[in-house]
Amino acid sequence: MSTPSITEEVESALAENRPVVALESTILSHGLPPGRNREVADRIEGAVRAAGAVPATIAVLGGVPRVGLTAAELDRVCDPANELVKLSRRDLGAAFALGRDGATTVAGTAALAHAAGIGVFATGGLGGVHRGARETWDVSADLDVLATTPVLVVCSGVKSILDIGATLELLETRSVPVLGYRTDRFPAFYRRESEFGVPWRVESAAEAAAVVAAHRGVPGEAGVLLANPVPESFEMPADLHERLLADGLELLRARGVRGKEVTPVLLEHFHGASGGVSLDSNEELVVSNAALAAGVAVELARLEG
Ligand code: PSU
Ligand code: MN
Repeated sequence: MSTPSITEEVESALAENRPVVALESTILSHGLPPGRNREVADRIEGAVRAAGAVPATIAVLGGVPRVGLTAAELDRVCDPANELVKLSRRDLGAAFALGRDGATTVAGTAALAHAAGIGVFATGGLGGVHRGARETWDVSADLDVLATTPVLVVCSGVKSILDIGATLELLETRSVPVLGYRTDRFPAFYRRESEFGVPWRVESAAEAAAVVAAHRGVPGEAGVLLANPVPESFEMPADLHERLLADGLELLRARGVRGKEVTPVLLEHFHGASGGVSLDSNEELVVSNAALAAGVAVELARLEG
């Protein structure tokens, strides 16, 4: 693989075993509207720094995998005029060879983070098994990559637009440990709880770090999922959530949306149809996940140091 180009700040933090948190770029380019995405990018990085770690936002620019972005590079990722391609792990080789600009999904980011030696990664929602997957076979590569890449992914669960039960079953099959952060329920992104439980609960960043460290000693290549519910005051009201969900599913069916377009189309629909409520939830949960990921990275560096 092309060797990732790592910023000096991230490189020296890694060399000195200081905490680093990888951040994905698809939520910026494909998950949030222009303008707002750039503000959120700064807030996420700020949350990582405030908790004592170095942020490393990951993208592919001019065909080069980049780990850690400058302000100007974040501008480039967030500007829709640049039409960044959504890059899952399978797309990386093509983007490198063809010299493209692209934003990495959870799958793409986890692969590049691991290649760069970063073990902790924060995002908003994980991709998963879509409803109707029995017919469409639409299962996010995020699950496969998490099953084969030893990184910790901190997220707020998966959207209830997905088949949450099937997603959890697949994570179990692929031996990915799922930890609830101060919760017994797997979170559903905009909502703090789904109807599904988590196999393990942790009460602190230190406990999560201890699990990650111990998991590294277990045979296999699987990562770890730490599920952190959206902050209480930014949880979407249940009735609005029900309505968005039903309309979103109908919209996909009516337009015949498929493949990598499904998630971005849904997100755009939610943001438009909720009058901004979904945006606020989305922003706050990502910031909260970034802070928690940094907390775990700090504890891991202590354990390993
Ligand atoms: N879920 C969200 N917000 C997002 C995504 C997922 O709530 O922005 C993005 C992430 O980048 C994730 C990707 O990795 O969508 C999954 O896309 P797909 O379902 O096409 O694999
Ligand atoms: Mn898909």
